[in-house]
Amino acid sequence: MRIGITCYPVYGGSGVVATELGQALAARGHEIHFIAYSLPFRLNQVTENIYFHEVSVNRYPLFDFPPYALSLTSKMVDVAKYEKLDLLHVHYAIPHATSAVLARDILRQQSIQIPIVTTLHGTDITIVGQDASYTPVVTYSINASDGVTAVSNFLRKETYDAFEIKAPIQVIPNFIDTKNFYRLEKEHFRGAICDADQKVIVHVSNFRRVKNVSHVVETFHRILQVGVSAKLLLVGDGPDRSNVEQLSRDLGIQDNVRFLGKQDPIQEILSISDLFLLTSGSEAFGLAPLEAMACNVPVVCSNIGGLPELIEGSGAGYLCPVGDIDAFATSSIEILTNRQLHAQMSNQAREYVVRNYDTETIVSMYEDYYEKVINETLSTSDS
Ligand code: GMT
Repeated sequence: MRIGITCYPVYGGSGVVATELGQALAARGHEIHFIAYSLPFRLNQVTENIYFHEVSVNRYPLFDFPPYALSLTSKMVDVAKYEKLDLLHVHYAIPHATSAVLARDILRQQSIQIPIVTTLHGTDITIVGQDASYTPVVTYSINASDGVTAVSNFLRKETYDAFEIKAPIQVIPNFIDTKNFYRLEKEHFRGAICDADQKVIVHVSNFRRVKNVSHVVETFHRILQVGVSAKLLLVGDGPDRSNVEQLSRDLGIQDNVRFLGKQDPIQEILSISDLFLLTSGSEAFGLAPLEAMACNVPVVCSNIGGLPELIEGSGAGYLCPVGDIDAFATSSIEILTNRQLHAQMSNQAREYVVRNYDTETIVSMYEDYYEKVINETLSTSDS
C-alpha cells in the first residue's frame, strides 16, 4: 500500500506512535509518505520506501494566525494525487482530521478516491477537543472520516460520551518494538548518575499541566523522607518545568533531582532506572510507562484513563488515585525496598509487553484495518 501519514512531528506520544508505525509499515514493504511541518523527531532512519513532505506555511502580513490547516490540506491533496496514495492516516484529530476530510473532498471533485483514517490519541478528545471552539469541527471530522481508531477502550468510550459520534471506532493500542527496545547493560552510565546504593526513579513527559509533574516531585520527597536513598530523573520539557524546578528547591531536594530535558532515545535512561512514576490527571493510553515496562522498569501510575487497561493484570506495578501522594509514595517505597517484589515486577513488566504490545502484533491490526477501510470505500464508490 501507499500510505500518507500526518502527525505532530514534535516530542510527544502521538508523533512517536505515528513515526514508529510508518517505519514498521515501511519495513513490511509499504510505501510511506510522512506529511508534517518538520521531520518527525523519531524519523532517524532513512529507508528506501519512506518519504517526507514538508508543509510550509505562507506568512502573509494579513495573517495574524497563519492558516496551517489549509496549507496542510493542500499538501495532502498534492501528495495523495502525485504519489498515488491508497490511504491517508492522520494522528491527533485537531486539525489533522479536518484537513484530511477537506483534502479527500477536494480530490473527490477530481474523481480521485482516497479513504482517510483518523487515530484519536488523547487530549484531542479529553481536553482540547472539548473546548467549545473546537467541538463542532472535531465532531464533524470524526464522523466524516472513513475509519476511526482510538488508542484505548477508555478513549473510545470518552469519544462517544463527549461528542455526538455515529462512526464506529476501532481500538488499536500503542505498541513497542520489543526486539530493539529492551534494557541495556548501562552500569557505567548508572555510576555517573548516582551512587552505588542509590535507587533511580524516572518520569518522562512533556511537562504539561495534565501530567501533574509536581506530584512526582512530592512523591519523591516522601520517598527520601523515609530514608530511601534515591535520585529522580525528569525527562522532557514543557510549560510546567520551571514550577517543578522551584518546587524541588522549596522542598530542599534539588540535589537529588536531575532535569535531563528532551532526550531521545530514552532507552539508555530507562535502562538505569528502578521505578517509573506517572501522576497524570488524564492519560488515554500511557506510551511512556509502556516503554518503561519494555525495559524491565516497574511502574506506579495514576488510576485513570487507559492506564488500568495497560497495567491491571500485568503484575508490573501499582495504580494510585490521582493526587493521592500518600498512595504513590507507599506503593513506590514498597517496590523500591522489597528486592524480591522488584525483581518479580521487573520481569513481569517486560513479559507482559512482549506478549501484548509488540509492534508485530499491533501493526498487523493497523494493516487489517486499512484493508477493511479501503475495501469499504471502493465498494461504496462502485455502487
Ligand atoms: O494528548 C496528549 O497529551 C498528547 C498525545 C501526544 O500527541 O503526545 O499523547 C497521547 O497520545 C499517546 C500516544 O497514543 C498516549 O500514549 C498518551 O496517553 C496520550 N496522552 C494523554 O492522553 C494525556
